[in-house]
Amino acid sequence: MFIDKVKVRIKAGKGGDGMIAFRREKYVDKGGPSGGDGGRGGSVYFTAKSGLTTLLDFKYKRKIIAEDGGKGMGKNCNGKYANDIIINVPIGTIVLDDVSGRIIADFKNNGQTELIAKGGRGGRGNAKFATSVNQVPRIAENGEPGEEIDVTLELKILADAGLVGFPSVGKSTILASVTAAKPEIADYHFTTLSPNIGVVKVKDGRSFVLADLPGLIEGAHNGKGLGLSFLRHIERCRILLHVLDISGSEGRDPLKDFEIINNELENYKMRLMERPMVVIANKMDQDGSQENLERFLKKYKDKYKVFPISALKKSGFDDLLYYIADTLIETPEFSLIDVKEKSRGYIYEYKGDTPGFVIERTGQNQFEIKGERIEKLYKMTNISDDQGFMYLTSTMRKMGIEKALKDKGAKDGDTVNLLDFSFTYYE
Ligand SMILES: Nc1nc2c(ncn2[C@@H]2O[C@H](COP(=O)(O)OP(=O)(O)OP(=O)(O)O)[C@@H](O)[C@H]2O)c(=O)[nH]1
Ligand SMILES: [Mg+2]
Repeated sequence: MFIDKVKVRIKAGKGGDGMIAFRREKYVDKGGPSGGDGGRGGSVYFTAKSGLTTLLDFKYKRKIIAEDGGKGMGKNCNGKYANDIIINVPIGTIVLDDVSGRIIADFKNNGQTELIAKGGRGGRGNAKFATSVNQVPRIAENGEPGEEIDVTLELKILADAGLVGFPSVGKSTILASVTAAKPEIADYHFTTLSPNIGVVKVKDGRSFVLADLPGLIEGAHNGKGLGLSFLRHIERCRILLHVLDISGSEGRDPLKDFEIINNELENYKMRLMERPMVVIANKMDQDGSQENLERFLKKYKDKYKVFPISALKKSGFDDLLYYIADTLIETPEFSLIDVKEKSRGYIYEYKGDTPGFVIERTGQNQFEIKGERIEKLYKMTNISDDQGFMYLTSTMRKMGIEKALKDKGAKDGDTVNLLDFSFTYYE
């Protein structure tokens, strides 16, 4: 089975909580704070591996969860660092963030490794909170939550040149004629249901990767026929080889076929028509092909390079293959990621832009504090302890939350909510 699109939930491990402990030693009358830090939570990485060709493994692995870090311990012992998880993906996999729809990683090279969800930092133990003023700190941080993200993985075939065109025009026959691949060939439509790949060895020693793609029909960009899933694969081809049944053996006019397919490619969002296109006029051995070829050349010869061939008779290939190899030298790879949007670290950059907190009035005497930074601070603070509570409130003051509440019109006695925590506002 060829799986080329899956949704996966990824959860990095939470950092371990810091520990509150004090040294008790026989000859030391006042033991100092000795609570260790929590260990870091496990992160989730993906790494591209050659030899893998489908995302089938993910069909049964819809959730990837890394371990939490160990809790800090007494005697200044830090909690255990959790192991990271490294998942292998095929080259050509892209990872999209389901919320924003953006590409967060694009695996092009063997061994390329990207961080997908970062494990939480361990909370600091009370030993870290000792100051000259407070030598018996009764506060420790909870571990930072691990990142959680829903992603879609898509596998795109990476090929130098891709054969596109209506069903049954001879795309698979071409692949079988010039490479060692053995795709299924038949005279019914949609014989090819998933891409086939082969390596073409040109007579002068050069080589390139050729992809035989499933047939397209009118309306493909709206999902008709095998539709979008296959237009997606075309994105990764540097050169498009537009195959026509120039004999019109199925009763269609090849000139019309050409327009319909170009229109589909044009309407698909990935600017497919911007890459070089070579026209292959196939089935030249059939009656009527010469007249059609002449009509086609009359209309298009200034715009497109056209190669008449017969895939069945294996004739006409040499010039075509040299031409493709030459064109590939001049054609850059099309990147799927906008230059402005770097793949690595993108998620974190994005989070950095969010404000530390926002305050909303939720009722006449009620306010709510929201925001990633303040929520994280709250989750990391052990407020059941007096000193922890003080730490939270003093940090909130430092962040400007008290002032912001006042500016929003908070009065003494109003209720303020922060996640599941509520407190009464006093100026
Ligand atoms: N006469 C003739 N028939 C050909 C030629 N090339 C392919 N065919 C025939 O056309 C039919 C379709 O060929 P395929 O290679 O399966 O076509 P395809 O474009 O891969 O079709 P789909 O996979 O359905 O999109 C088969 O019966 C082939 O034998 C050719 O040059 N001349
Ligand atoms: Mg085919």
